[in-house]
Amino acid sequence: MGTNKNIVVGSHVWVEDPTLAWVDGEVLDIKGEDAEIQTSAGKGVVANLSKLHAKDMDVPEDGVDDMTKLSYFHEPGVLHNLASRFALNKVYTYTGNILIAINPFQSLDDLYDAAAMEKYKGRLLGDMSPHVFAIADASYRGMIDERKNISILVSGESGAGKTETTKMIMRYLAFLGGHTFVEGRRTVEQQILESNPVLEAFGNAKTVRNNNSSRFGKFVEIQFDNRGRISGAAIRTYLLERSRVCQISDSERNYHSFYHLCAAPQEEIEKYKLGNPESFHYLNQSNCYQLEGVNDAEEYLAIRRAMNVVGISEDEQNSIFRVVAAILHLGNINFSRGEESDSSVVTDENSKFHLAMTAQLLKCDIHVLEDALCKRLMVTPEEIIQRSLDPLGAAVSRDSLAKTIYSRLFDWLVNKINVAIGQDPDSKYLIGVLDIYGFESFQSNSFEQFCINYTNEKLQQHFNQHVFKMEQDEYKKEDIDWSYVEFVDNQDILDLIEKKPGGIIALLDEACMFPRSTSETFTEKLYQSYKSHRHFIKPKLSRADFTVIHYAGEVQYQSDQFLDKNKDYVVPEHQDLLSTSKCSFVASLFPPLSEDLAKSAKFSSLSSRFKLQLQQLMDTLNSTEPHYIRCVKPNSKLRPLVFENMSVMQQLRSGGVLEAIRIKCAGYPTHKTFPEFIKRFSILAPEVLKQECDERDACTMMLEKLALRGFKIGKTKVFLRAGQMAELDSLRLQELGRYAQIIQRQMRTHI
Ligand code: AOV
Ligand code: MG
Repeated sequence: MGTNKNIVVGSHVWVEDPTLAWVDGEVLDIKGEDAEIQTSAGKGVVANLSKLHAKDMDVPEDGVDDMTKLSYFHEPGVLHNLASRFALNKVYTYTGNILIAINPFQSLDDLYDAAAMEKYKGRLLGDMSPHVFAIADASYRGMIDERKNISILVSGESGAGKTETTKMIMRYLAFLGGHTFVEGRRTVEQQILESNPVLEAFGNAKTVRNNNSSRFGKFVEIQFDNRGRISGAAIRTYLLERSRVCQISDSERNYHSFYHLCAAPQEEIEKYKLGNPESFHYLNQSNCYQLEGVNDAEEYLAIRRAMNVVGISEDEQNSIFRVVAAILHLGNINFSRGEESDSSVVTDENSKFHLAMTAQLLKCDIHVLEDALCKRLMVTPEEIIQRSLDPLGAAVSRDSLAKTIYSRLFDWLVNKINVAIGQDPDSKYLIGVLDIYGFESFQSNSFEQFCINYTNEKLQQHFNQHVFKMEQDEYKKEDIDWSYVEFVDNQDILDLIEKKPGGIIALLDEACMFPRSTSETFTEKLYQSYKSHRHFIKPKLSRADFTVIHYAGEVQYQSDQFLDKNKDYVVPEHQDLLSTSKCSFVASLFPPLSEDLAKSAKFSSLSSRFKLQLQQLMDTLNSTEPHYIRCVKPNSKLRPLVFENMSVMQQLRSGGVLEAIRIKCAGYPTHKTFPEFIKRFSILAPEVLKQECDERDACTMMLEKLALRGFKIGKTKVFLRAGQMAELDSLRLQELGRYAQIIQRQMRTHI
């Protein structure tokens, strides 16, 4: 963005700061390459000229509602604009047609009520203050007027407000495309809206980052009929976090559904022999049981009501909660060492009780259940041998059974909701809303983070291409040449991950098929294959880690569970146990495998399936016109009105907002309409104003006089290269300084 040569004594600048990211100040002196700056907080700082950015002094106190209105399109300018707006509870800001939404962490009066929806209805995008309703409205109008499919992509880190934003979009679309309410009949849009609490109960949990964190990705396709009424929907979900069912860390919770059920009416508690959540191993690994502001007993009833609306029958609901209860009992079965070496048995009374309860709730034979947990059949060419698992192996077997049942239950719910809402075969248009996990980089990163970050690379590529195209469209509209504007995208990283053969996923699948592979042999293979790859690093001190340099930053992955987690494999003993359950609901979760399938199902790769799902999602997105919403989490304390610069900066980076800026900067980042340009810079060429010419010619003459190069004059706007705006401003500043001196001198002579 090269603004260095435009900085002079007296310039207002942004200078980097280790805690606040950027602080503003004024240049007092320049010595060689160094500038001496007095910050607005009164501190003296010396910084290299190349590290400074010019500060636009024309930005109003409360910021601008669209970043493209900023004269300087750089990091500190963008950050400062967001911070000033946030301080005034203006949580929405556009960057062109990308909406940046900062989580207010408080309910803002009137922002989302019926009157607000009414206000945004049918208005043009820039007419009203930025809002998620404006994006939803523009999407709906775009669909109706231009007969196009639309997608709205909501992204951001955990707790940034994606799910809330998605629900607001769905509510607004239901408002625009809803039906007249008829007593006693549920409408499609009600079913769509009520699917949210149901999926959240089973797929959301408290994490350290968000009390209601979605542990799955979701794409909701809302279908419309010819008259613009909602006529159907399809919900697709991605990668539910399975490990949470049996393993939680302190201060987090398991899925909400477990706690809701433990707070169910007494009758049900007795029927399922439940008790305090503290008494269940799957819940008591953490000390957190209750959520502030959430009453699990009320939630339980609310979820059942929502299930009614969605179309899940009373019987089905009972079966669902019976299975949830069974998982809790299953988790309380402990194993002791049996008489034979390395075998295990259920001996203590407590475990026996829970074993009996599990069998009773799943309606399966208690002995078959015990065997399925403690033993494995080994098939050799000669014979079938029964092998015992040691207590540790049996506990692993128990947990894997719990995870399998819960994830099948979740898939069943999604499927049921889809069937109940129904798809409209005649629908011509749709609006898809994507609520998907943002980029993750933790202390320890495993297979889940790998898949999540892979998703984000995919979406980032889509985003870059879109931003680039939007820029080009603007240039085309203004009839200017853009042929030499290029940008580098992240195809390299995507190849590293998904290329076939040779990508990380392909190598992982290969490793999973080799019985003797370990995480070390897998990573060794990675090291060999990507020795000189630009986006791959072998960490110095580890033999089982690998680092990928993602577009949003480096992430070091611990590979130790990659092989296990990639195998989507149901133990045949578990499969047999449940597919023969006397409960038709449970049996339906485990349809019998055909002979062929049973053989080939030995190994099914989760990452490859995910890759395919992702490709299908991208195909859908590519056939739609995208609208982007970038959610930002202002602070990690989840508190209102606190704005942490560093973390916001990092999110703008990983959310691609800065990337969009980079793409813009590769072309002509500054677009000024002719009148705007003349108003600001006529001081540099006052003689031009005296001539009889149109605004376009006036701008051309001014720019030529100032000897700028590479700029373009469009039909209504001046397009400047990066840095040129700052160059002009510094000339303007000098000119204003000269004027001030002249005036001072004149005043002195008058006195
Ligand atoms: P997420 O979907 O982005 O995280 P949520 O949408 O669940 O984040 O938002 C987290 C919390 O922030 C919500 O439970 C609300 O308390 C609050 N919040 C979000 N948006 C708003 C808003 N517009 N107004 C008021 N409060 C809001 V995750 O699912 O964890 O990635 O996996
Ligand atoms: Mg969410």
